[in-house]
Amino acid sequence: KGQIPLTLWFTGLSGSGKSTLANEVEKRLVARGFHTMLLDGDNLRHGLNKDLGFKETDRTENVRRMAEVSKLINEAGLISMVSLISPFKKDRDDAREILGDSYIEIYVNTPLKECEKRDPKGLYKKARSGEISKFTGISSVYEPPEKPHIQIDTSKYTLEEATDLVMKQVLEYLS
Ligand code: GGZ
Repeated sequence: KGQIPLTLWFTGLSGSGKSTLANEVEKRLVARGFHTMLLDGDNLRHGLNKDLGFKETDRTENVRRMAEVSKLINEAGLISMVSLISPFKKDRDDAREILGDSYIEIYVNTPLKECEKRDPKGLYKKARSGEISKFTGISSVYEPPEKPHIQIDTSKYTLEEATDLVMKQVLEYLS
């Protein structure tokens, strides 16, 4: 891969640890002198993507836009880090199509049970009671990646261990 700036695409359930992990990996990359930019689904939904909700076509558009923005970031020479549930295989395949060899899929495969136990924003509780509809893992599907470049179950490791494991593999793609 050598010089191609990568897109590190973190996919997984709400509460799986995507954003936390992406943030830690970013800190490590910056410490090594890499230039990075992080796109967080939840944050971007307040601005660029504020017209989008959670129905299927909106999620598809969300993923498409993030892939296109990520391409621009890569073209500017930066490593792009994307943290997005991106639940549909077809949409991730389209992102891979847009980004080509830069696309590195990192599946944060923390089990639903653990994500629901964490429930940092109380969204699973609301999804169970029906207060939130079409919630990923509860009332909307998550299609697991079949051949991710990297995968990590954050329930099995401390944050530091998980970051070490992901970094080790990311550095191989960067070398
Ligand atoms: C999934 C939802 C939903 C529904 C609100 N389904 O863990 P969070 O809270 O902070 O991040 C989740 C975020 C999901 O946005 P994405 O842009 O990553 O999703 S997708 O890739 O599917 O387009 C979650 C919150 O928004 N959230 N309602 N119904 N997550």
